[in-house]
Amino acid sequence: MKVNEWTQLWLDHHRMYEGSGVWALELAGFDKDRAVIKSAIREFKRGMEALTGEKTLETASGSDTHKLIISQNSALSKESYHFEGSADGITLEALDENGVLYGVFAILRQIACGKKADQVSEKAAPSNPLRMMNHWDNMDGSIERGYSGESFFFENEEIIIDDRTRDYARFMASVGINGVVINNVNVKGAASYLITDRYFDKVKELSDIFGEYGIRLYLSLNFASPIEIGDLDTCDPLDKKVITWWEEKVKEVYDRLHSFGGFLVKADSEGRPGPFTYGRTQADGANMLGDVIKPYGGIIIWRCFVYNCTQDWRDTRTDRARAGYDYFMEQDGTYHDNVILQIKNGPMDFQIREPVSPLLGGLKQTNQMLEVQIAQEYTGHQIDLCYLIPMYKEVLDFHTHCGSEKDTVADVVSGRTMGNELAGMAAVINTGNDKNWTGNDLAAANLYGFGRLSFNTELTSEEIAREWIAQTFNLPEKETEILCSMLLRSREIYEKYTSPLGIGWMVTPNGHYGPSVDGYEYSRWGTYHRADHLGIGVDRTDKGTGYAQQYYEENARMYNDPLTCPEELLLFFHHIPYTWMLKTGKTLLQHIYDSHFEGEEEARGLATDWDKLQGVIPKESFDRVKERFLLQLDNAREWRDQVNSYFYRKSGIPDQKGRTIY
Ligand code: GCV
Repeated sequence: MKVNEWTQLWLDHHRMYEGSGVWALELAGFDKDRAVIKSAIREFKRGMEALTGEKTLETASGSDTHKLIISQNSALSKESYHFEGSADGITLEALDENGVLYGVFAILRQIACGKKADQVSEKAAPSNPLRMMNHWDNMDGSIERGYSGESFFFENEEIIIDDRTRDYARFMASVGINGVVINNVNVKGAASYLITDRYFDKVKELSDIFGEYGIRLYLSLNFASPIEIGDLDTCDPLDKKVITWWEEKVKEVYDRLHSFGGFLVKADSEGRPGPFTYGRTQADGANMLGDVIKPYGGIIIWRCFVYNCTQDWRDTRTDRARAGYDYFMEQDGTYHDNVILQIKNGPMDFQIREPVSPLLGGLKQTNQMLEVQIAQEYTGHQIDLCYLIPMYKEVLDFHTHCGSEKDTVADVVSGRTMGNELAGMAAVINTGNDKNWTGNDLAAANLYGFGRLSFNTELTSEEIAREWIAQTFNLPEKETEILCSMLLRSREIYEKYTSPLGIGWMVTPNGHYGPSVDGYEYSRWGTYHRADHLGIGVDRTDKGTGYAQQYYEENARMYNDPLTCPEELLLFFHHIPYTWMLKTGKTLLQHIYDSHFEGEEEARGLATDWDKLQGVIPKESFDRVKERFLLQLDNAREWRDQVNSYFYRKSGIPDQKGRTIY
């Protein structure tokens, strides 16, 4: 692909005003020849010129010269920055190079959002030490759960490096991302060889480009590497031969990749190998790798997505939701200090509504980070509009009641609760090689939003939406309001026309787009809704699977009782009769009917709102999104009618409003 065959997303840099001066740079405490500083200067020049028409010159001294003075301030914390604009220019202070880069991007952001250079000002420090993107890119170029084309990292088992690679790194750095895992957690075939000579040169090149933007490269690891790419017949983490094999391998990796971040590991999950095969614990596996990588300053990110995926649907005692906690809590306190557990936001799998995983904050002496999914696997495949930031905010704001004053998920994963430094947030990214990177142009709001939120968890969903709209489209006020409202409504709308009240699933198996109410009901995946002619929902109380008891007392009590359980999660925790009266005064069944009719209608409202933006959104973007809205309407209609018909046929209870149900 050639330059300019892809969009610049939120770094499009619209002309905001006509400046009349030039800029000169002054550096104190930072070396202008260092890669990250060079990137910062390059971005400043490029951004300022596009946004204001003002050039940055090597030497300038006339009366129209503004100065960008970048200086080191040892009183600031890691990766933080402080800048102030004035008639003379802008002063930018940071402790380290990443802080400078983030500061420059923040200056450009403020100008793109409407400030003049002399008005910019901000003091910011990242909420989370680790702010990571996880790619599920495969080396044949496909992307697991990718909805935006093919991988821009891999093709035909080779690594691609081109101008797009650099733009990707720029975008990530501009929202504060400092770690990227380039390959799928399901490590198979050629991907197992990423830690061998076959790929070192290219991985190094990629890592160097990332490094110029303050990003560390990480790799997903095949736990069975000693067998698959070595010549051992075991990968038992306590076996001496295995440990020696890893020691040599990791040395080789760091000999070639000096700034390598570490490994992300999916073990004992969905067919991936792991320590359980040898009767070992997850901690045995994670700690062995942690010890091996420690001398190099690397880390092991160990995923907690471990559950039985060959369950019998007849078995009502085994509960997939319990699995993460059951497997990982017992070893709390035994994970080594360079190991961090990566925990999905909910106990199941990225549904439109799930409770927060009880492992978050449940673990009291273990490094932990939050994993969310920007890729819309269960939330509309980047066809349906679903702005996910409100969901991430809910998760971050959740009080775990873990006993500390700092007890929200945001506190826990930032390291504030336990005072640990290895902490943060990761997201399964939604990018691909589509021209617009994210399939649906509006899905870029989720990509942007995750980065911004991981850097500053205090930002609101609306602030993030407005920033993204301003930088991407620079719309007039009325149109900004329309688009902002569309984004903010979209998650709830998607929820309304899909599965009700936290029950989840009901999607077409495997692909996960569109309805299939019983699609996962009689399968092996542990994903059941248990609907019969009287009611629906999974009893996860103390009388059921006991999942609710995995939370601290206050939350356990709340979830255990259907009267105090938040209604949006009612069916996740309880089996409820269709005639059950909700707080709205509607029966459960009437709520299902109403929300599905409303959801479909509101989806049409989104599409109508989009039409109002014709002429102000660039035509290519407008058409791409419009096309997707047409598909979303079909999808919403299908969900509405299949879900409503399903429950009408099961219960025999008609809609009180007499609408058509099939
Ligand atoms: C990468 C879900 C997805 C899988 C994914 C898995 C995971 O089950 O459907 O595609 O595999 O989560 O998070 O590991």
